[in-house]
Amino acid sequence: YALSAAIPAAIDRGEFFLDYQPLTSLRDGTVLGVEALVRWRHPELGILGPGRFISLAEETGLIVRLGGWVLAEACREAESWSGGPTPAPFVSVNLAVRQVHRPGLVQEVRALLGRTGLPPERLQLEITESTMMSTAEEPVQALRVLADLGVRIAIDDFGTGYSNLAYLRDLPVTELKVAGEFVTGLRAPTVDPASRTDERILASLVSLAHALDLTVTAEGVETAGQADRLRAIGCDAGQGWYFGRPGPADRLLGRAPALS
Ligand code: G
Ligand code: G
Ligand code: MN
Ligand code: NA
Repeated sequence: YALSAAIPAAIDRGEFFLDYQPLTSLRDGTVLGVEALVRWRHPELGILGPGRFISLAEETGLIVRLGGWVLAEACREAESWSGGPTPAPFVSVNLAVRQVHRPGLVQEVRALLGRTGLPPERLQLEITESTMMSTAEEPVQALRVLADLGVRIAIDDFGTGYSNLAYLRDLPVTELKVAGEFVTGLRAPTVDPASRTDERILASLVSLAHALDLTVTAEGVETAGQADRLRAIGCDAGQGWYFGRPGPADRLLGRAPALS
């Protein structure tokens, strides 16, 4: 909790930063989007990953403040990626349950898009299945308004959480991000039966997604073999160490850091 209580001052001191990990097309290898992953450059503890502070921030409610900073920083950085030879990737931002349930999300996002000039189509919001567990109408309404603006909505860690699929009917979802645990075991299908089951689950999720006009990104792709199997299944995009580790946007987009 001490760590959590230090978050607001750390935001003010500029100790947080974002790394980005590519979401790569399995068809042609282009970087379709990048996921923003928050890190804390802590003066005493060194660089802390989200595993060290996100759940604490969720418990204490400070995630609303931190998540607001992440959204603003992601929009600000992503706006600067346009103007290159290829279409600029969208930026995909994780939203905690509380961020989606709190009134004011729509206004916050609208204001950010206005202020930064980032086109709404270049922002993707990643929500988890647990965000949709409550029967509250407000989050659904907020996400509908955002989707109407053109913002992309992705379901993160799909297939590992709440399995009531009714929200897929009620929500304007753009993309399913399939949890890496189904990808980890993917091997040549003859090698082991568990791998065959993972592959069948993945294939079913891909056909569900495509039947609903959603795209599918598989997470946790670590090998060329896994990428090949996913392509064969019809998965649209992959994310994972095989395509690129999280890192600074400049490195990821193959650009020299801007002079400033
Ligand atoms: O970077 P790393 O692989 O350690 O990320 C671990 C998890 O932390 C990710 O799966 C993601 O869901 C979560 N995470 C990363 N950045 C953010 C963020 O800005 N907000 C929220 N709510 N979760 C994040
Ligand atoms: O939002 P989400 O929790 O899915 O964020 C992705 C998390 O998974 C990050 O913590 C990231 O560091 C981690 N990760 C990204 N690529 C890989 C990968 O290829 N393999 C494994 N094991 N973890 C990964
Ligand atoms: Mn995510
Ligand atoms: Na995920």
